Amino acid sequence: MAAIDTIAAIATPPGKGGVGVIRLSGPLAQSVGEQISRRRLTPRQAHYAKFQDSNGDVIDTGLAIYFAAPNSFTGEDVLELQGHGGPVIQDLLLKELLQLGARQARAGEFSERAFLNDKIDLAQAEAIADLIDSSTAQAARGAMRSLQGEFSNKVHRLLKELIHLRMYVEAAIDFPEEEIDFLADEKIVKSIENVQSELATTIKQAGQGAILRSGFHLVIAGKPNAGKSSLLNVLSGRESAIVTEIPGTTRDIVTETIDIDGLPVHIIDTAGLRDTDDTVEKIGIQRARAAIDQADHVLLIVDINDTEHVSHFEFDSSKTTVVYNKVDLFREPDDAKRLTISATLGIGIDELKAQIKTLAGYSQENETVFTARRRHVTALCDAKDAVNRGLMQLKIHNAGELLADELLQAQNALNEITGEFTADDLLGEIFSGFCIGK
Ligand SMILES: Nc1nc2c(ncn2[C@@H]2O[C@H](COP(=O)(O)OP(=O)(O)O)[C@@H](O)[C@H]2O)c(=O)[nH]1
Ligand SMILES: [Mg+2]
Repeated sequence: MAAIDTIAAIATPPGKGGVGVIRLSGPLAQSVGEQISRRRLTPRQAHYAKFQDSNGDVIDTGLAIYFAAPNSFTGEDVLELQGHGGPVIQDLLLKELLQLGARQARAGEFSERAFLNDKIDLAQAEAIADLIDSSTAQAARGAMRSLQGEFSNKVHRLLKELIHLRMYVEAAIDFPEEEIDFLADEKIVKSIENVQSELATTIKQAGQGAILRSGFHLVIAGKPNAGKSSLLNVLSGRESAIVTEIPGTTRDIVTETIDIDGLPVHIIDTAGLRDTDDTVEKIGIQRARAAIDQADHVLLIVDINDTEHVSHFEFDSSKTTVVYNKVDLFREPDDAKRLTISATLGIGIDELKAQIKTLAGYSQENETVFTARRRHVTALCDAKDAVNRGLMQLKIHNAGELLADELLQAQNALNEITGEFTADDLLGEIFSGFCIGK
């Protein structure tokens, strides 16, 4: 095994600030800290020090704090130097640390070490990045919940149930003389169904968490002059896109991110869809179609006074909501149950926002929301598929081996979330959980 080296990096963002923090992790942390501050460092105590180079010239003054392994963020010896927050002074200090034997840390390397040292699991490490990146207060709270293990605990609970199930099935396979009829064993079917429903719930929650993390991508599409840009402007509360009565004004994609009760929504205004010979407008329409394809959802804006529809453009109805605009100019009684707004007068905008939350599957009331990532949702779905297949194997073939195999697949999928490698810890589970002499 390669010896662990000592890594160092500026931990505060580049630029000027009252304080700038340099973090260092690895076996040299204490000695580097004591050399640079020319004093002994007691763990977990703030020491005021003059940070000096090898000539004794003072680079900066500030606080040195040393954390002895394993009681630190990374689980290694860690040093934090809190000096003044200026890019030049922090660079000088970092250079000195590198002189003393540390090496520049790679992106995410502190969190990686925390993961490798079992301080946090993979989902929690990801939550740190998500917390820092969060664009709404709700997203930050969700990331914090994930960091504190709310999501990981759910996955661990599922893993435990899967392992338990597998242990039971495998033990039965290993003792064929007992001739277990798997299907007749209702306990197995019940447990599988339990896992299925828990997986379904977790997939839903993680899906919400993924939207909370990355935001809901909402495209505004429709014919020219329907009022798409006006809608973007009224939703974002500023004049982001040019609005004119001239059809074909919008050509480039204009994006604004808004916060609907904590849900980050990326609103994407597009060029009006129509046949055109204008080269620039054509490109705009191509971009609009690409945006429509990639969208989580599309608001198809229709002028309520314009009965002619956008016929030659196909919309995926499962992710399209029709919104009727310019209701202020509509003079007929409107019996149809439809979403009507006036982008210029602001009529129906609150209802539309509520609708957007529903479309995103977002509910504020759900205080248990934690952030998750697409890969987590995919892994959970893989696990669910495997469990479903396992149950089919059981029901059709009464096949214990095939069931055990699918359960292992499900377990592997979940392990991808937490980043655990469970080579054959299953054996240990079997022995400790089962009385083998029985
Ligand atoms: N009366 C009325 N006019 C609107 C409404 N929404 C947009 N308009 C007008 O319709 C024209 C086209 O609007 P615009 O937002 O540029 O449409 P886009 O081409 O779909 O982006 C402009 O003159 C707007 O002022 C509305 O709700 N009511
Ligand atoms: Mg426009």
